Amino acid sequence: MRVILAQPRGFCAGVVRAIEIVDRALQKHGAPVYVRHEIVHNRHVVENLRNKGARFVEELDEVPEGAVAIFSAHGVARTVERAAEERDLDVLDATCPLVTKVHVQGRQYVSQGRTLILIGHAGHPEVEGTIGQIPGTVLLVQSEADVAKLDMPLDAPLAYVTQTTLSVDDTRGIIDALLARFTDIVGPDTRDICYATQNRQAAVRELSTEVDVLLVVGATNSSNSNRLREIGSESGVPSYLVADGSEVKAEWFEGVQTVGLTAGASAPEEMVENVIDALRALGPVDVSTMSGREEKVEFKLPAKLLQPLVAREV
Ligand code: 0CJ
Ligand code: F3S
Repeated sequence: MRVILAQPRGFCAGVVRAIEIVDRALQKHGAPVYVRHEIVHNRHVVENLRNKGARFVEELDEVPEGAVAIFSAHGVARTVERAAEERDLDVLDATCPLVTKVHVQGRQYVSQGRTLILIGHAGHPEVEGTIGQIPGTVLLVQSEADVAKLDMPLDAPLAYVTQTTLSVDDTRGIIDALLARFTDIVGPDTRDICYATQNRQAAVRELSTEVDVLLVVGATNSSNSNRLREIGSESGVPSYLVADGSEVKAEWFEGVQTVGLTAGASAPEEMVENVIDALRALGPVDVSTMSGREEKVEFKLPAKLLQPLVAREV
């Protein structure tokens, strides 16, 4: 079988930064440090950090007063920030700067007197965080059908922002429906969908034209990874989301000559290697990488973690 690796794939700058924040916090403060929610949606990443002394919790009331607490890459609501202050926690915020940018933008629209619409998936932690960062009511829209159901005057001053990991194509449809229905609405078009999501989706769309099967390495709760699998399916290619090689099934490859392989923004490259090993167990494979966009984005760490460790001894 030929295996073609998508380019780009895997870790984005926000994920690299979030993992580095946990690593550096462990070096600086020693174990345990507490992380609210999975730092990124990947069990292998979480296990690795847990083995180094990170403790993962869903809510801050599970964190002892005064302890080090890290917010996940997906961001948190203001109520969570306030709860951290009340418990006197030493907070390190691993929210992706591109999620924070959406929070800031949403607040700006509201301060201009507009009612904010958030395009995103109900229950996702980024959506809960963004809704909770905006004062007042935020209307959640998940589909074009939801646009028709919005109970607002057609000339009401409105604005929209989006979750960062959505399908570019689906989001375009929802934005077009909003623009068609409401007369005074502003927003960033699809630019809130982050560079990493856009680039991985474009690569998969291209790869899907040349492969018989698509494998996406990622977790079932990872929004951006699910969107990659959907793009493969929508292109007519049988597409599977796998956490690692153990989930690869021989029956997917009967009569298959070319396999496309990509990874969500939270999936480690070791798991891509692990999937290739699982394919090798089925027969000889020839691995190549598609030519694709190079990414050079890097995000700064929080200032607190850039101070040299020796400073405490001076
Ligand atoms: O929401 C984000 C800032 C993306 C974080 C990296 O990906 P992942 O899989 O943890 O999160 P999504 O479920 O949002 O894709
Ligand atoms: Fe940030 Fe996008 Fe990654 S929002 S964490 S760069 S998937």
